[in-house]
Amino acid sequence: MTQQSTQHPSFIAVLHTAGHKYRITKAVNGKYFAIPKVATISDALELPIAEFKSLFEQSGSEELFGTLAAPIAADSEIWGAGVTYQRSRDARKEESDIPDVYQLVYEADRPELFFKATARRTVGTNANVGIRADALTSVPEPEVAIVVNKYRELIGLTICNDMTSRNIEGENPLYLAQAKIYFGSNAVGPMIRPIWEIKDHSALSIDAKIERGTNIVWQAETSLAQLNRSFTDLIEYLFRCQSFPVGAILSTGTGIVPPLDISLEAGDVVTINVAEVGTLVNKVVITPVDINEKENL
Ligand code: DO4
Ligand code: MG
Repeated sequence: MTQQSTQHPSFIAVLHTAGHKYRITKAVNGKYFAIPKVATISDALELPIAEFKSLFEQSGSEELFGTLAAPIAADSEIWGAGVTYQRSRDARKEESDIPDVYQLVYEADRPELFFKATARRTVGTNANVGIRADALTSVPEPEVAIVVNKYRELIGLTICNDMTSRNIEGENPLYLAQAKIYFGSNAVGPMIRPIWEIKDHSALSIDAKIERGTNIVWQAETSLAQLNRSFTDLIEYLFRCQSFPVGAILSTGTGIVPPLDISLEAGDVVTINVAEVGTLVNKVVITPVDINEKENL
């Protein structure tokens, strides 16, 4: 029997194990433990938070082994929120031929929400993200993502890299889905920090960098204090007129955007760090126009 230590932070993690592709675990100090009665993130998000927390806290006797994967289940949905920071509003206005829509949505009650990805379209940390071969400029979007159960309760925080084909969205905001959803466009992870372990999430620092070989070609930082919407407000709008029987992950938007002369290139490494939540690292590869030409990004 393996015992966990109580002084280390704990995380909700997903492992690819021999028997299960999306096995939820409790991660403590580099070890992974089964959570009683809960096999996947979707099982967890079907429970009220108090029930899940109690099972999570009972975990620690059965150690599991496998490869760390994105903290999602086969049937998870990942959504995005946009223009939720002033920096994002300003960057869109700068890059867009139609800037007014960004100003309007920044000021409106209703946030911009968009469908981003399924499990098949999501990678975890240390996996490759893609830039569209038909895009002229591409950027990472370093974002805090909230994990919400079917009862609209906030379970935890993770990190999302909402990869974006900048010039495609810039040409026409109606191209948003093509700029945001393509093979390799979404990374989430490395794990989920349970919300009950974070004393105050309102001002967590977020920093990111792009490394090209031995050079850092871009780095910036912000804080959740700059987020222009509350998590409660974003969740309330996300759940309007629709249900999420296995919960959802909602990426809350980017507060740091590279200047116009920076675009991702193949081989770049994107690192996003959120205090108390973790570090998401992804290498950039080209997503070919005919994806069948290349099986594994
Ligand atoms: O308006 C386009 C998307 C914006 C976005 O993804 C963000 O602000 O993070
Ligand atoms: Mg974004």
